[in-house]
Amino acid sequence: MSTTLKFTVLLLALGFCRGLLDNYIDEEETEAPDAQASKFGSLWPLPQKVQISEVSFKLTSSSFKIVDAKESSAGPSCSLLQDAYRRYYEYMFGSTKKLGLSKSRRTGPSELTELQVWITSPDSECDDYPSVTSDESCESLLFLILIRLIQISMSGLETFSQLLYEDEYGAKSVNATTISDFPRFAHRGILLDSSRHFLPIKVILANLETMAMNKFNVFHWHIVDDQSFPYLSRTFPQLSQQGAYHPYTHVYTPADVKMVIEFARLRGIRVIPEFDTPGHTQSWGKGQKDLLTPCYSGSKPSGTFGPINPILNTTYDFMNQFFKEISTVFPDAYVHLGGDEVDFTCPIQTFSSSWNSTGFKQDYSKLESFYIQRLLDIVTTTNKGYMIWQEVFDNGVKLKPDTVVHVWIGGGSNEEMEKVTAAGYTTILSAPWYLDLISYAQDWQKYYKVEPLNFNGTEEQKKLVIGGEACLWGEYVDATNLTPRLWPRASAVAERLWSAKDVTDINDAFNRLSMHRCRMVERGIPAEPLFSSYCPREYK
Ligand code: CP6
Repeated sequence: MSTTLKFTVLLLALGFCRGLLDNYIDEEETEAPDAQASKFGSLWPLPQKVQISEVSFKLTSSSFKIVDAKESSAGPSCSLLQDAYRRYYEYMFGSTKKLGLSKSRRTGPSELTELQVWITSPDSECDDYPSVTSDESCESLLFLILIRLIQISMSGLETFSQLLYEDEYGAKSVNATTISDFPRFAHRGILLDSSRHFLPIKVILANLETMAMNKFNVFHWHIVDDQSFPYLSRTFPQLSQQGAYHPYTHVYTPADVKMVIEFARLRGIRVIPEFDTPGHTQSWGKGQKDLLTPCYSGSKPSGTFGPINPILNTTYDFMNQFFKEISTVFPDAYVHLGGDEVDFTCPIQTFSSSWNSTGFKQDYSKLESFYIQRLLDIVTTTNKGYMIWQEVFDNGVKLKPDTVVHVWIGGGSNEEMEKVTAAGYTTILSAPWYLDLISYAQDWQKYYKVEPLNFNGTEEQKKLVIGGEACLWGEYVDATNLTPRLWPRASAVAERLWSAKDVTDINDAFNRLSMHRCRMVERGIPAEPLFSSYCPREYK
C-alpha cells in the first residue's frame, strides 16, 4: 500500500461544540503565534488548497491516538500504516509517551483525541510498491461542526503533523483546517551518488526519511560510477570485490539494498537504480575482463581503458545477465541506464578488421548509439522501462515510447525540454537543480524560482513533463556533509514539484521554509540554516 492509498481521517473532538464557542469567544486562544509567520504556518510543500481557521484544538500525547477507522479496508496487519502511525505520533509528541499517567486524566473541551484513518483502496495494496501511477491526491477536511471526514494519502499524515504547533505553554494545538491536496508532478526525485564516496546505509535511510517529510517520491540511486562499484552483485561478485573502495566495508550487500527498498516503500518512495554505461564505467573494468575498450598508443594497447567495449559479443552477454539480476533486485518498473558524458578521447585500434566489419570505422558516436540500442533491447526483455540521460536522445537512438528522458545540460534547459517533448517522450528536469554546485548565500531561491514548463510547446508537450530531480553528485560529499548540503536546499525543489504553479511568493516561502527547516532539525535532521535565525529547539 503506497501513496495510492486514499485514507479518510475522522477527527473526534470530544466536547467540541463547547470548544467551538470557547474558541470564538476567547481571543487569546487564536492569536497568531508570530508576526513574521505565514498564514500557512509551517506547511511545506504548500498544499494545493488550504484554509486554516482560527478555531484550535488541543492535543495531548497521553490522550491522542492515530487509529484505523471502523470503515477502513486496512487492518492492523497493514504494517505500512501501523509504521506510519508510530512515526508520526513520535514526530508530533516526541518518542516519550508517558504511560500510566493517561488513565485518570479527563480530556478537556476542544481537545482532539483521535485521528481515524480510513483506507478506501483494497487492503492488498498494503504490500505494493509505489509506482509512477500512484494516486497521491487527497481530499481533506479538518472541520469543526459535524463529523469530519478526511480522505488523505500517506503524505496527508505528514501534512497533518505539519499543522501542529505549540502555544506559549508548550501545549500542542491544531487549527480546524480545510485542505485539498495532490502533487503537481508525479515524479519528484533526489539523486544521490554512492560511487564518488561510499554512503553508509544509515545516511541513505536518514535522507529517505527527510525525503518523505518533503514529499519526494523517487530515490534515484546513482549507485556506481568510474570511482567505485559498491553494488554487490550475486551474479558478478568480482565487480565489487575488485571495483569497490573496499570489498567488505564499502559495499551494498543484497540485504542492504533490500533494506533501502523496504524503508523507501514504507514512505511511499520508489527506488530507481542507475547503472550508467557506456561511459562512467572505469570501476566496472577492474572486476570484469574485456568489458572496457582498450585504448591504443599507435598499434599497441596503452594500458588505459575507454567506455564499455561495444564490439565484443561478450559485452552483451554480460549486460544481459547483469540486468536480469538488476530487474529482480529492484522492484520498480524503471531502471536508469545513464548514457551521459561518453568520453571519446580513447584512441582505438586503427586497423582492426572487426571495426571495419561493423561499418562504424572510427565514428565513435555511432558506435555508442549501436551499444545503447542493443542495451535498451536487452533491458526491454527484462520487462523494465528505462530512463536515460538526454545525450542518448540527442544522439538519435530509437527509444521505447515510455522512455523517460532526463534533461541535465544547460541551467535553463528550456530548448531541450521542447525538443524531447516534441518527439513525444516523457521527460524529467534536473538541469537547474544541481545541488552539488554550491555558492554563497540563499541559492535555494534560485531553485525555487524555476518553472519546469517554461518552454515553447503545446499543452500536449507540457503534459509529458512528469517532474524533476534534485541531484547531489558525490565528488565533494560524503556522510559528514551530505545531509546539511541537501536540506533544506532540496526542499525548494520539493515545493516547485508539488505545489501549484502560482505558488511563487518568495517571502512567504522564506517564512514557511525557515519553520520547515527547524522542524527537520527538531526531528534530528541536520538541515542547514537559510539565513541568520534561530530554532525553538536547536540541533543536538
Ligand atoms: N557523474 C555522472 C557526474 C555528472 C554527470 N554524470 C555531472 C556532470 C556535470 C556536473 C555535475 C555532475 N558527476 N555520471 C552528468 C549527468 Cl556540473
